[in-house]
Amino acid sequence: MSEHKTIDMAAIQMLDRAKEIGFLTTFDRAKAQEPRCTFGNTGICCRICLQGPCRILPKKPGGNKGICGAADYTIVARNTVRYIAGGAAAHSDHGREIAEVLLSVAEGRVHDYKVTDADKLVKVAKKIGIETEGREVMAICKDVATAALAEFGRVDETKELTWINAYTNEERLNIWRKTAIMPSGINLSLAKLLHQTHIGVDSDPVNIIFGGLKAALCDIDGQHLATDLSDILFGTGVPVVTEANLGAIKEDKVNIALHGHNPLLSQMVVKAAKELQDEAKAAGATGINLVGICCTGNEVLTREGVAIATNFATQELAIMTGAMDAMVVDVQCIMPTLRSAAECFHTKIVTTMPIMKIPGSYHFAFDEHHAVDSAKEIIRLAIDAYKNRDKAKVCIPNIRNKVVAGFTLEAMYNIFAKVNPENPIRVIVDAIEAGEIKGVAALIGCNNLKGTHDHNHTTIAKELAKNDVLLIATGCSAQAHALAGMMNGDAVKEYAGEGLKKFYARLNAVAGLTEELPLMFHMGSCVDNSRCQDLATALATEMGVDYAQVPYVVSAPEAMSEKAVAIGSWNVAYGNPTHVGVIAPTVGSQLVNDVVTKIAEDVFGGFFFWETDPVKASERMVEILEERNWKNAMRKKANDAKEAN
Ligand code: NFS
Ligand code: SF4
Repeated sequence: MSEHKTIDMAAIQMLDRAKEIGFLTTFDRAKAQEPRCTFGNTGICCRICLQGPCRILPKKPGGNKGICGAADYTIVARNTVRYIAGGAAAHSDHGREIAEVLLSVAEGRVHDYKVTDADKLVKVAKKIGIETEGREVMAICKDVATAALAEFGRVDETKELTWINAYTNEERLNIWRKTAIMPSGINLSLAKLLHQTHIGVDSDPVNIIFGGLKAALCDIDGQHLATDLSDILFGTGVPVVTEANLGAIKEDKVNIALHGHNPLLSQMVVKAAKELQDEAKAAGATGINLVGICCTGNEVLTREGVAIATNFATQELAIMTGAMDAMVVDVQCIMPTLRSAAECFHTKIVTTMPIMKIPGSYHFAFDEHHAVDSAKEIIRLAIDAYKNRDKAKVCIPNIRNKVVAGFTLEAMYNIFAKVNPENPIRVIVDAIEAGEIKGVAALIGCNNLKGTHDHNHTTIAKELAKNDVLLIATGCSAQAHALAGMMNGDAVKEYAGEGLKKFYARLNAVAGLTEELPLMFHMGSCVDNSRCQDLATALATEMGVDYAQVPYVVSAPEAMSEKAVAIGSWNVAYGNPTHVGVIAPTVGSQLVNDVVTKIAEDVFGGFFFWETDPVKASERMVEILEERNWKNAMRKKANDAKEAN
């Protein structure tokens, strides 16, 4: 066992390298934070006003409340929902930026972007109730973009968010209406939540949590429209074959990493890279090589087949190879230390969004009118940097694994349609009803160095696959599996149980792909968790059951970001059992912890559970799936008996 807290062999090599050159990585910084403060760790530290920080000190007279009188449950609930607000703001703002560009396209104000997938445009338009018959593409496009932008500023509380209203089954919407968590406008709900959690406003933990769930529904709304509009602009992904891990960085090429979340500029870099290959050659390289990190990586992987370099926790290590010429970052999950890592080498760090700068790096502010020009400038900067690359410092781990990815829901349906052309989703339902697979698990979320990098992700995937659970994945979790060589057909042979193998064999026989299907369907970035939920919705509809009865579970084995908290929360509101592989900072209040892990199930059918041991977590998920299947079978029996009478 290595001294380093990662299971990734390439990362281990690069951590040794970092040590040699004296660069302290996030792994060192995580160690430096130990031991953690128990107050913060359990959520009972409040810093909401300037009298704080207040900590809950139950044994001290007067210490069992904050100075203002806030009890542990109020403090824990407020802290939790403020995470959700941060996450929902990030996801929805990402969606809003895409919507702004789509509107510019519709109005003919930009030339670098266009409608790439007109079928998806029409599909989305129909779904959200926009007239499409006999209309020009650009007229439909304008209405869709306008509808998306209207999600943000709506203040009429008698109206509902368009996207979740359109993509969610009616009974579920009714549960949300009854519990008063159905949002009208994204900005309104997020502002309201910050208001609600200001000092001296809401002290009722349940009311605070419901406010949080409303914000979480804004998160899925923003994600869904981000996914839809990105597909319209850049195309809906189809299966691609590529590779993952640091070995995807090429010694003889100009290497550029695309890192962050928003595909607006990175898509243009992909486009410009194709045009500037000759300039790279003139500089002595054999061409330009793009690699992805985090969700921007997932976006360009899904649509363009760009290789994955690494995921969140190991982003600094891509620079340690000494062969990274530029790293282009947009927003979210970008470590500020990338700049100091780059200083050890010739690497240029390029920031691209007005709200995300790193002192000392290059800034090319994204501008939809000159996106391709900026992308070209960035690539030229990388080519220049390449000329200064110190060959003696290059050390690329020789590790790269085959990846089969690009499974948008549309791509999955195309494959299922080869088995059942009339009703593709039936393919999964039949396999569940036949007992061939136990259900579906969505493996999602980040890395969290409270544990060992990628250990929980990969262990849970193996355990669930062994138990015949069909896997879908997004975000850094999907990347963990790809880095570990589990996102290909060989992994099915190695890890899948007999039932899952049979299911795959049937699909492989007809799929008509050049490669066998992988152990998990990579559905995209974290905003593409909307695709996962669409799959769950389709399953509920096809099985004729409520969401809370579908054999579907969600796991964020190494959750870290505020966005992950928001995603987990809307999953619970949808009725999905949601595993989190770190202990959540709700445990400081028994009451709040019980609400999110137990009472939530009574109200929504979904609930959270915390389990840091990946084997135990998997066992629990399998049990949940089996229980849901058993109940469905019993219900069916009872119904059949009733009909026979
Ligand atoms: Ni999701 Fe994707 Fe990764 Fe976590 Fe960050 S990149 S948006 S937040 S760390 S999975
Ligand atoms: Fe302390 Fe109350 Fe201020 Fe929080 S809001 S820091 S509990 S006084």
